[in-house]
Amino acid sequence: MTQGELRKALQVYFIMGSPNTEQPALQVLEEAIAGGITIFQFREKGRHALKGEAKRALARGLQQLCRAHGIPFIVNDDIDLAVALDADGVHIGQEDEPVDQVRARIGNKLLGVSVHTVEEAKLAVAQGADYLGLGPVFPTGTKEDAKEVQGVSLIQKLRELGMDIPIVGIGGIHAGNAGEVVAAGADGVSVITAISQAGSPLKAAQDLLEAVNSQVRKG
Ligand code: 3NM
Repeated sequence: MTQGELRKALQVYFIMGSPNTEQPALQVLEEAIAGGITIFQFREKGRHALKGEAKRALARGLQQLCRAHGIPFIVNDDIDLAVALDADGVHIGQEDEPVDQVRARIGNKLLGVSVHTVEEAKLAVAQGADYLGLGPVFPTGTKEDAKEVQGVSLIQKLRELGMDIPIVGIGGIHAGNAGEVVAAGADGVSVITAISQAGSPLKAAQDLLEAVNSQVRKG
């Protein structure tokens, strides 16, 4: 994937695991894909998260759906699972293995890294990240150990510093505030709740794509 293709793939980045929805996860993902999500991350975390074979089975089902629709399938944290499934990429945080070690394990799969400061961003880029996740942009109830809300300030700061790596904002983002995140310099938005808890995941994904695209055209 070229960097231009990656930027486009990051526009509406849907993240979900079974704890994030009361609906069957496969059904939610199918609707989200129909609505226009551009990339998907399997993030099986939190209370009641599946483990072992149940986790792997869900991952395989979600991956098949992504494959059938040409949507990149990314695995959060679990590098062994990503390698075993031959996922399209992995996403890691600051608590996980160092970026360069993960890069060595996954070869040329996509590698996303969550960062919260300029220093973390520079290190992640130097060690081989393909894109950065910056957050929480807005208050989120989804991640219990989320850092302080930082609005779009870090996104703007990295762009001011001339860093052109693909960036997605994360945390409390929905169609009503997604445009602001892209206007600040992000290539796209990552969301859990805005799609996984929506009455219509399809409509939620459509609205997010429209909000992101309207800013991309302006920019
Ligand atoms: N990472 P929602 S915030 C998974 O700040 C995650 O790095 C964050 O969920 C970070 O879209 C977050 O429901 C939760 O707010 C995003």
